[in-house]
Amino acid sequence: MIWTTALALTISFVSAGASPPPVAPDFAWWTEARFGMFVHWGLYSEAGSVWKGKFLPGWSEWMLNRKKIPPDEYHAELTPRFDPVDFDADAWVRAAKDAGMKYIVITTKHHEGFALWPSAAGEQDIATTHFGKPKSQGGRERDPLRELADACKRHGIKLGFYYSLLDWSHPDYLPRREWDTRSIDGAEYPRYTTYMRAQVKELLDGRYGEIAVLWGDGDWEHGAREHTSDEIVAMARALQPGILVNDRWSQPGDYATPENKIPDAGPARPWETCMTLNNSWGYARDDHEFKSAAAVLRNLADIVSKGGNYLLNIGPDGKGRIDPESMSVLSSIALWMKTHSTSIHGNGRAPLPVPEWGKWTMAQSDEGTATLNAHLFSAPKGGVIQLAGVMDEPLSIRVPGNEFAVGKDSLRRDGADLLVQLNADALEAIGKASTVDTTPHAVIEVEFASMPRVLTAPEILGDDSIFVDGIVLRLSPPPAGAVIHVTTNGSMPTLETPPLVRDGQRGYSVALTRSATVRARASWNGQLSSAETTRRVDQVELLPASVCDALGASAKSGLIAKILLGEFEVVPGSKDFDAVIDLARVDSIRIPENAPLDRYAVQIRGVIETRLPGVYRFEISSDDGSELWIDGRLVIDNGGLHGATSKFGDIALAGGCHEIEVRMFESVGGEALSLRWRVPFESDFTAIPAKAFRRSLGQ
Ligand code: H79
Repeated sequence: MIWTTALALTISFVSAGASPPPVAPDFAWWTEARFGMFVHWGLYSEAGSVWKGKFLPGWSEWMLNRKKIPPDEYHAELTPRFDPVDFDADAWVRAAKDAGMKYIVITTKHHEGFALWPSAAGEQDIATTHFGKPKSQGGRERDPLRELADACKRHGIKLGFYYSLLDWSHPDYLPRREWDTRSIDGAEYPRYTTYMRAQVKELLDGRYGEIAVLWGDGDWEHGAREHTSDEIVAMARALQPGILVNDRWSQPGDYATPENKIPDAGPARPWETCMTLNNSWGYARDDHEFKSAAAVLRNLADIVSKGGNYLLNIGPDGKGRIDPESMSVLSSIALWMKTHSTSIHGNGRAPLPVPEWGKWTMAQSDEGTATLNAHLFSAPKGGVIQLAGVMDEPLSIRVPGNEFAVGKDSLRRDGADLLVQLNADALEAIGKASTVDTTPHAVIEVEFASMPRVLTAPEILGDDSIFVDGIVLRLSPPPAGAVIHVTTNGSMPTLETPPLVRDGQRGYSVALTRSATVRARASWNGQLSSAETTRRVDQVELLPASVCDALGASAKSGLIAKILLGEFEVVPGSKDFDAVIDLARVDSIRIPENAPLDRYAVQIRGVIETRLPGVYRFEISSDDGSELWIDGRLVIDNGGLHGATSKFGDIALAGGCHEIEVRMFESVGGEALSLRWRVPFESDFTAIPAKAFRRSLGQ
């Protein structure tokens, strides 16, 4: 058993080594862009959310599902009608470009299953419409993707392809909707994935030139294995070096894609919020609830201030036209962009606290100058904009669009903070913009000769929260000329707290041998930073270990897995598995081979061997919920119904053997389970070697 696995591993390494290593995802243009256009266009655009004469509010691209329309009937009705004679790729691309959007992502195939390009892989594509049919068959022989790709190239706009893994129409896609009348006999999901790979290959094989993004969607009905996600993503990277792959291919991908929401704080990894302009992605005839340009631009500033991208959607109609309401929003955005794009493109997080009046974005130029951009959604209290802890003097203050003037004489200092005082005219102009939604917000650009030194609270590095004998906490160094004040007894650091002395080897650090609450602030020129940092660290005892029997180890290697069938919404308890008599052996924490696709729970139990005493940090990833227990203690609670989610937990372990138990459950859709650890004195997480696991202690 062990040998077969080892052999299989060797073979896969060899074959993987044969192809050249993939080019790293190219984020440079994407980070600079910050703003893109999402286009939802398909058969649903022709329907416009109207079925049998009745308008259905909500997402038009979901009409087949929401109206429970049999796919054959849906296609029979809409395929003959789809003839977008007014489609003008140049007009779309110009509208995007003028609005400051640097890339376009278009739905090449949505859940309805209709391919927007002539696809040799299947039967439901543009070549079955009059618009796409070859001229020899009396059609117009037009390919929207080709026209769009050409227009994007002409205008210097990057192009990305959205592709739905979910497909309500393909005969091999499973599960079928319950109102689908076609026979299910002979339907095979693997054949659907072959179709999917063939289509993605057509999209990326170069016929449409450079494709910058592959935007998957609808991955939740199956997991990565079933979708052959690894194969698809590897193919995409091989065909389009540097392509960005989103996180909806049943795997984490290159960036996160929150939908219709802006995260409170941007995640650490690259991310992009996609959002509708009205209440539907696809064209919806009677939906006139459009966001104002001002609202869109506030969203954009918010997203950029958190280091993300904004993919704003439009839904052209069945004739290929962008409706006048969307066009008018795009033109207002374009007007604002003419004078304000410098506060968006190439911008990101600023090292300043979130202000009460709006958002800060920041950009650095190639020449090294840096600009802090105040996006003023409302008038600041007392007309004062605070640049907390900014130690350098700005070169200039500019108000693009000249809504009002702000001279250098409006600058003052308050301790470590730099203040800009706005006059009455300025406040009136800002106030007007914030109450009239038709007027986008004002921006004040504060430019510096180089990255300004900012006196923020010192950062306490690392993620330690427990230690055994002692611990050294390192702190980020203060800007040149500033000092750090640290207390370890929970009291607020002041100027009287002696400055922390830098150690040649350790840098700035505090050594602790007892539980402590560490608080840190910085000061400059006798002025304390307004912000502070706190970290609680607790001294704990090592959990004693049992002696592992080295001789008996190989005979007892592996862990014991039990599977419990049923519908779960929380992680079941240990006792729930007592009645299960079927045992499987696994050599790591993962879903056993004999698990069904959906609706089950797994328990994996055994012993884990630790070589060194000290604090172990574990990371469990699962879809859906899971728990990690060591020596009867809950180390990580990653419970609940969710997609693939990682959680961390710390525990201090003596060297030797400890009881380990992982329980997880899978409701429906994607499934995943893995466990990694970080051993004492190491800084990286690693896979737990198979030899660390035993079924039981070998006495
Ligand atoms: O293409 C857009 C959506 O159609 C697609 N992603 C974006 C970019 C998407 N499909 N599904 N979802 C997002 C999440 C599922 C939403 C649902 Fe519903 C809630 C499905 C059923 C309930 C919305 C409301 C659709 C039907 C009713």
